[in-house]
Amino acid sequence: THAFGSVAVRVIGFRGSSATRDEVRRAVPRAVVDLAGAIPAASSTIADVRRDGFPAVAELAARFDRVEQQMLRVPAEALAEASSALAPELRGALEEVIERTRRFASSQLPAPVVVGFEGDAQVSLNWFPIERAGVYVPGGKAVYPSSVVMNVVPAQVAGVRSIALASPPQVEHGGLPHPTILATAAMLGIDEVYAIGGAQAVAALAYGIEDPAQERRVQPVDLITGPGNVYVAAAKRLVRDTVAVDMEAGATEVMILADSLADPMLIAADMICQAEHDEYAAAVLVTDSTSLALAVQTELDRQVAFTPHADRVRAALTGQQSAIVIVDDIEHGIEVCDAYAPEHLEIHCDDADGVAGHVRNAGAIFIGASTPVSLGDYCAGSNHVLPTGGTATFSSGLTVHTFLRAVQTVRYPAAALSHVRETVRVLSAAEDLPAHGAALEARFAHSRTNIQQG
Ligand code: HSO
Ligand code: ZN
Repeated sequence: THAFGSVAVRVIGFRGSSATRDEVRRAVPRAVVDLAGAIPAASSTIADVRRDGFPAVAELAARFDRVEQQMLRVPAEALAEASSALAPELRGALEEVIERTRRFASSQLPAPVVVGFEGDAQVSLNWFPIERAGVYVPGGKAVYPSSVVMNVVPAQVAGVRSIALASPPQVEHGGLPHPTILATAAMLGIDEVYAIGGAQAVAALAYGIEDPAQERRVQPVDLITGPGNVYVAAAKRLVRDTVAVDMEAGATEVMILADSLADPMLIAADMICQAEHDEYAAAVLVTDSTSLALAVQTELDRQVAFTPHADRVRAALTGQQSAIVIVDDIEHGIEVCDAYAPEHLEIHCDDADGVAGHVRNAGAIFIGASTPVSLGDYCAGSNHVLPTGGTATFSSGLTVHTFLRAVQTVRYPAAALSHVRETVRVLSAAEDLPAHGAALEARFAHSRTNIQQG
């Protein structure tokens, strides 16, 4: 491992061998988040909220957010006010984001499945939306209205009837969540918004809050989505006994697979774009060209000098989680990408479409130099909530499916039963569950069942 240039991105030679998942993930390790360390605090917060309800939430808001809370639910007037105060330019941009995200989401609704078996038996799969979803929106320095859209739109398209949003109360906004978040919620038709942050928000959404006052009450939800800090992530892990939660969002990542013809200026811009999120963000270039690697390094030095968030960009790019990986050829590079399983993969190769067709493990794939991740962050139509930390090998980004359940329905008329009578008998004997076999046999023995007519 060595580096060139002043923004010293690590350079790793990954030549000759085929890259196993373990080797790649050891060579380019993700930034470590101490989720386990946050479990005790999250756990006691959850216990407090479950035991005391509103007073526990208010106490935490006073301690962590310096807010004296009288209510949890954001009044309708505050939502309307935030909405009308939204800059027209931002409103227009958000409308575009909502429209494109909704259009792609609408195409994801799965069709029911019906399969027939002998004797007019029928087995089907029907999709139902979960009844109620809770979306967590972080407060803090980063205010991401785009993330409100990305979480809410697929839920709405899935047909979720009840959606609650929770976001931390902010002292500079009179104890309400950030006005841009409120305005975006209002644009999406969400009127149930709570000024609750952190692990206490997860607890409130998971278990509900009972209170004599309407505006201090929260009804429990069936699924919680949305990113958050380490306490939110820890809390989400702790409430899985009662609710479903979306993926655990780790630091954001981009991997860029590029050949010698790629444009170093664009690659550096996209690495900086990702690094802009925070100092734990990962930007990894995988290339078979040492001259491209050098040119990207030169571009990083040049561009980081005038990027507005240079401090955290530099920290992210020079952290152990970012690297330039030199491979033998693009095939070898595809292996490295699949092994790493990035949240975002950009392909800057001569035959970008062909190369993309061979990649399996990535949250989202961005094909060609004119398709940057920042497009996907905002308005490509795709969702920007994607699996991080290598979890793309077993999980997916947010889609309409996240908010659906599949219910299997089985109908075997009496005539269809005789086709499987023997199979059930054999299996129930083999598993020493004779009552299972007997239950089926009873259908043949009992005259009232009227086997003949079905
Ligand atoms: N790149 C982030 C999403 C985001 N970017 C929101 C800008 N705003 C994680 O995919
Ligand atoms: Zn981004």
